[in-house]
Amino acid sequence: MNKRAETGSVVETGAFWMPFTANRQFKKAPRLLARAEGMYYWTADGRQVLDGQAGLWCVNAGHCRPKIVEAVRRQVGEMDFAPTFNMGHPIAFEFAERLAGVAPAGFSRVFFTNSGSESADTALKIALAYHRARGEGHRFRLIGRERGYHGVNFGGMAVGGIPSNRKVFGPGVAGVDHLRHTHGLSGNFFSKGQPPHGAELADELERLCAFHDPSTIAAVIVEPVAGSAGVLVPPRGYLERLRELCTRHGILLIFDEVITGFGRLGHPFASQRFGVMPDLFTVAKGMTNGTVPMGAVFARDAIHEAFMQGPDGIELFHGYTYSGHPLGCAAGIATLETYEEEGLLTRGASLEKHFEAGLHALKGERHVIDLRNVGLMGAVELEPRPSRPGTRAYEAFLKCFAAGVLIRHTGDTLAFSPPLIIEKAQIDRIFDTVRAALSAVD
Ligand code: PXG
Repeated sequence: MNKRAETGSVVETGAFWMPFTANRQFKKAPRLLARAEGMYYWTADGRQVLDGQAGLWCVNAGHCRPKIVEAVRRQVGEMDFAPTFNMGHPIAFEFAERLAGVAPAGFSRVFFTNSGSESADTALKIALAYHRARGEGHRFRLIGRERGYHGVNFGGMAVGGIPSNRKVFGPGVAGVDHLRHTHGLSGNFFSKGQPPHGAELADELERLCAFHDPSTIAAVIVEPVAGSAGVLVPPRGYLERLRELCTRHGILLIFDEVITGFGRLGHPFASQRFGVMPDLFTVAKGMTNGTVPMGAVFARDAIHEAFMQGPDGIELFHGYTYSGHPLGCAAGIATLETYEEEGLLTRGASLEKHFEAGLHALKGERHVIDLRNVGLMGAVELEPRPSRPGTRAYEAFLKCFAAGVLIRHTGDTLAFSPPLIIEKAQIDRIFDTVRAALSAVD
């Protein structure tokens, strides 16, 4: 690293317009990460920081894993880029095949993207085009959910339900509606795993069907567990009910597994954890262990088959320059091998009770109004300060970072999703650090 970067003086120029960041605030007191290995980051000034957030919900196997690093190194020297429009390269076919091998049965088709946002928009477009291919072009509506996050592109933003992510960006996509979110039912606070109340909130879909006419609805998209909005775990029976209603009305169910995919819930995918299968699902993040940006959409075989029925020619007019990028595929294959060799796609299950106990031991600490968890995802919701929402969680985040633990904060919720290689003592350290931070925040 060069000297300017090391000292942080490079930040002062401010040329980097940072995403989802209070730029002016950040640049006054930058937090710079310079190196990573396993469960840890090192800051530019050499401090070790335990990663309680898998980077940004993506580094599921831990940082700089040798097999993944080596695979990318090898690939970049062998073939840096190759097109996938009317051309191909074996590694993209191989990665798709391997992904299909870890997906639930019946999902043997994989469309490559470069991010979770692109995956969401791709899945929505596949849903619309699928109905049209079957002569049901009248199905154009897309249903999301309040507090949902499906990235920042226009489709994902439209079906997403976090008000601040939408409000300054105009009218967006036509024909979109939203289910109510499932958070905040009084009997659900401090639930361990799936909360008991709220399955009936899925009946909202029935209401929207009655209102819009179900034959106009193409797809419903939800995160099996909402991540960005603060780890909202689906009430028992909720996803089952949503599945039932979608099937009854011929609506495609899309699961956004960008966070929940690749072992986060102690199963390879959330659909397996909850025993509810979607028609399409999206992934990104853990797909390459965060090493190279990449995403994908998995489609049920019957959906793919519907596209393969028409006249010869391009079946889906969609794709990205970097769909199936060789570096992403190399990273992804090595990632899957690492997951497999170390049992990481199911390791979360063996740590879940320890993680849950550590999290719920924060009950009764200052400011804590809710605790939620499933798999290796957890959240501590804090009482907002009157008229200054978000500031309390932000300060707790800063205190944790100063104490050498990286966590996420969203609104007044602290979120945790450590790499799946985490050890029990490191789980304890995260929650002990949070406890100390909460006692130091007013
Ligand atoms: N869907 C879901 C469910 C996500 O969580 C995206 C789509 C978009 O992915 P890309 O790769 O386009 O960013 C995401 C991303 C947070 C946080 O702090 C969450 C995400 C990204 C950045 C921050 O909660 N999720």
